[in-house]
Amino acid sequence: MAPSLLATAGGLLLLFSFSSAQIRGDNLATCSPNDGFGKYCPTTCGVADYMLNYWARVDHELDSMEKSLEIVTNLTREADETITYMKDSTTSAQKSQQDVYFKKSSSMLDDILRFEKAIIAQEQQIYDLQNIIESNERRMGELKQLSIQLQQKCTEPCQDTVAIQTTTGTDCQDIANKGASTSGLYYVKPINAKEQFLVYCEIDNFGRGFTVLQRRRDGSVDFHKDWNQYKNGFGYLSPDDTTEFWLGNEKIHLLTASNTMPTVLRIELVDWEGNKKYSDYNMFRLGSEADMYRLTYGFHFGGDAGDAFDGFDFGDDPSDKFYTSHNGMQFSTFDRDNDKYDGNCAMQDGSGWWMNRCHAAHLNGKYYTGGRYTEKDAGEFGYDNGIIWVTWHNRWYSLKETTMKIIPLSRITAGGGQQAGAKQFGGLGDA
Ligand SMILES: [Ca+2]
Repeated sequence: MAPSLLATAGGLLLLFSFSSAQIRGDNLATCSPNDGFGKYCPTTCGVADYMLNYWARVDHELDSMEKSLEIVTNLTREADETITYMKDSTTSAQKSQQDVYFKKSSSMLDDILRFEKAIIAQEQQIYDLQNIIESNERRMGELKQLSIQLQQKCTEPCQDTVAIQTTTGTDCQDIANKGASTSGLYYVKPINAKEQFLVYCEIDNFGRGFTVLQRRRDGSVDFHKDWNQYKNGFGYLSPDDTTEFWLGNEKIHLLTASNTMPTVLRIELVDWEGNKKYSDYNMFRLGSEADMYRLTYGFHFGGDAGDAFDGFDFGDDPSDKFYTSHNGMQFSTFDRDNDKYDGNCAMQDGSGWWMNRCHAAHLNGKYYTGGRYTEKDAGEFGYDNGIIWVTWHNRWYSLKETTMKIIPLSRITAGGGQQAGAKQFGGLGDA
C-alpha cells in the first residue's frame, strides 16, 4: 500500500511541476469557489488535501498496530508469569519426592514446553510487527521529506508560464475596443460580477472581440459533469486556443444578463470532413441560477448551419419540433432535471444542456471520433447523445469541433454583415 502511495505522491509532484502550463477549471471542494479559471497552482489544494488525508490514515494504522503490539506483549508477559509459577511448582513437587507430585510435575513440564513454544511464536510476531513499524516509520520520514519539499514549492510564487494579456474590460469586445489586437487569455469583469475571471478572447482583424463560452476540439475533456461543474465551468483555457472547456453558466449569465446592448451568440461547427458552418442568435441571454440558467434569445440571425435551436421535425411525431426546441429552456444536468420530459434527458444523454424533450441541438454531447455513431455506441440508454446540430447533420452524426462565443450585435453588423463574420471563422479547425 505504502509504495503505491509514494508513487502517487511522486505523481502529484510531477503533476505540480507541469500543471502551470494549463489552467484548471475544476473546483475542488476545499478551494474557494472562485479559484477556478485564472488561478495558478490549483493543484496545491489537491496536494494539501492528499497529504492531510494520508497522515490521518497512516496515524490510524500505526495506532492500531501499536495496540496489537501491546496485546501481544501482555500475552507474553502473562505466559512468562505462568511459566515461572509452573517452574516453581515443579521444583517444589520434585522436592517432595512423592509419586503423585512426580506425575503432576511431568504434566507441568509438558505445559511448560507448550508455553515456551507459544512464547517463541509470539516473540516472532512481535519481531515482525516491530519490522513493520520500523518500515512504516521510514516511509513516514520519506513522506515528511516529500511534504516539506512540496510545501516549499507551494510557498514559492507560481511561475506564470501562461501568457495572460494585461488589458481588462467587461467582455472581450470592451477589451478589443481598448486596443487589444491579439487573441488570448484576458481577465474580464462584467458589470454585476463580484470578481474578475479569465476568458479566451478571439480578436480578429476587424477589431472584433468574441468572448468564447464553449470549445470542443478533440474529445480531451469529458462533458459529462454535474450541476456545480457546469455552473462554475470546467476543462482548460489555453492562450493558444487548443483546449476544450465550458466557461461556466454563472459566468455566461454575468456576461449576458448585465448587458444593455443586444448580444449575439455565434455557434461555429466543423464536421469530420473539415466543412465549417455557423449559426447566429441575436439577443442571447442566460438567466440566473434561480431561474436554472434559462436560455433565451430573440431570433435566429442567420448562418448556414440552420436553426437547430428552433427544434426539428424528426418525422417520429408531429410534436417533435415543439419538443426539441431550446429557446426558453432551463439548464439540466444529470443531477438537476429541469427538462420537459418524464425522464431525465441530461442523464440519458450524459451532458449538461438546455434540455426540452430532449434536443435538436446538443453541443455538450459525447465526443465520437469519426462522427457517425449508432444506438449501440450510445451506451446504456441508446439515445442520440453525440455533439449534434440536426439542421446540418442528422442526430447520429457527432460533430468534430464546436465553438460558442458572444459579441455585441453592433459589432456583427458593423463588420460588413454576417458574411464578414463567416469569413472570419476564427481559425477553427485550422490548428
Ligand atoms: Ca424530466
